Amino acid sequence: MLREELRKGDGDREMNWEEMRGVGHHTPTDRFFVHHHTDAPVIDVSTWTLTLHGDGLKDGPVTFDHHDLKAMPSVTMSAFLECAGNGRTFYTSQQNQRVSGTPWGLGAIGVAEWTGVPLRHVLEHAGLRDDAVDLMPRGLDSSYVEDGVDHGRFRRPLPVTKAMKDVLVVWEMNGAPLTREHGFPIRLIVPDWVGVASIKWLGDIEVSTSALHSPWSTDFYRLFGLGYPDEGSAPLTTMPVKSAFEIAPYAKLTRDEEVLLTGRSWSGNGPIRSVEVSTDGGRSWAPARMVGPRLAHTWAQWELPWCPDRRGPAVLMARATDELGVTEALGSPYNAKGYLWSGVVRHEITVV
Ligand SMILES: Nc1nc2c(c(=O)[nH]1)N[C@H]1C(S)=C(S)[C@@H](COP(=O)(O)O)O[C@H]1N2
Ligand SMILES: [Mo]
Repeated sequence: MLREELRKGDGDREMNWEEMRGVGHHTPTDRFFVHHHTDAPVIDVSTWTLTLHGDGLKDGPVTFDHHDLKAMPSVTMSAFLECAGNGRTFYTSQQNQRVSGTPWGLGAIGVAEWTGVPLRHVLEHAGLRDDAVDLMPRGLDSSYVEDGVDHGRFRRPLPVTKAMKDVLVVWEMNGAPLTREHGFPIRLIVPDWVGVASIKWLGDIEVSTSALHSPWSTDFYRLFGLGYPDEGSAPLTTMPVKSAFEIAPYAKLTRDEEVLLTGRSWSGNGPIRSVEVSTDGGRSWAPARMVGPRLAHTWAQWELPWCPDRRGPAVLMARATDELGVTEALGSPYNAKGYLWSGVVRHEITVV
């Protein structure tokens, strides 16, 4: 995969993996990937409000301003945010399959320290009914128009069960107010789930006692293609296990000189249990040394010293196993929109 081949939307930006080497646990905000379907809106926080409405509330609509939210008990958590299409280009480069969507390498992910109030508190303040099942958080960005079809403002149903578990209503990223491109003044962070669930520029949330739908849960962010029903799979939720090296593709390494291979692995299923690395294109595997803690919702860092002993092209591979015992497979099952890449990536380098 060559960076020049990527053709992304104007606002789209990938995290550069080789720049993460030695950087610490979190992705600096100015290197975090950026993705949205519209233009990032400019929002005046002094007039901004969040309104909860719908038949899932006991006493009608409730509106919060920025001060109301910040007065609630806040928490800070490290969590990865990853686009459902992260790794999409490998369907083509490794499996020779045609898929549609933003051509991401492995950089449509980042880990930040997020500060905000649990959505659970906001829902309880607003008077959540016991029989509420779905929420529809909606962004304040303008309507998404694709091929002449107006899909309305960005919104995606979120089950109340997930909302009550670990979703945050966030105003700070890495200790500073959210930047405009990451959702200022307020966004959701939905840990472990496809990035599309983490609505930026949050403006309102419908709370409903019946199931809700939007194009982002019916037309997009499902698995389509051979083996799936016409309407697609169920709406996507948890991100699968993945690994990445902190080294440039086609990097040049020197024969008989030891290098420390470093990388990170993560999974929406829970903490990473172990990581194995191959330096010979998958013929043999060695356990990587885990560096630092292995926690849920965030990536685990690892390293392995390697002394290349032969000149020429070589293929590095890393495969992680998560808490559920799921290990990255050699390939990823095809789906037409190229979501949820879950295969081991062949990372080509050259020994000189
Ligand atoms: N309002 C709004 N929220 C949005 C989007 C959007 O287009 N509009 N894009 C989603 C998608 S597809 C992703 S992957 C993440 C990206 O978040 P980031 O740009 O902060 O990395 O935001 C999500 N939230
Ligand atoms: Mo995304």
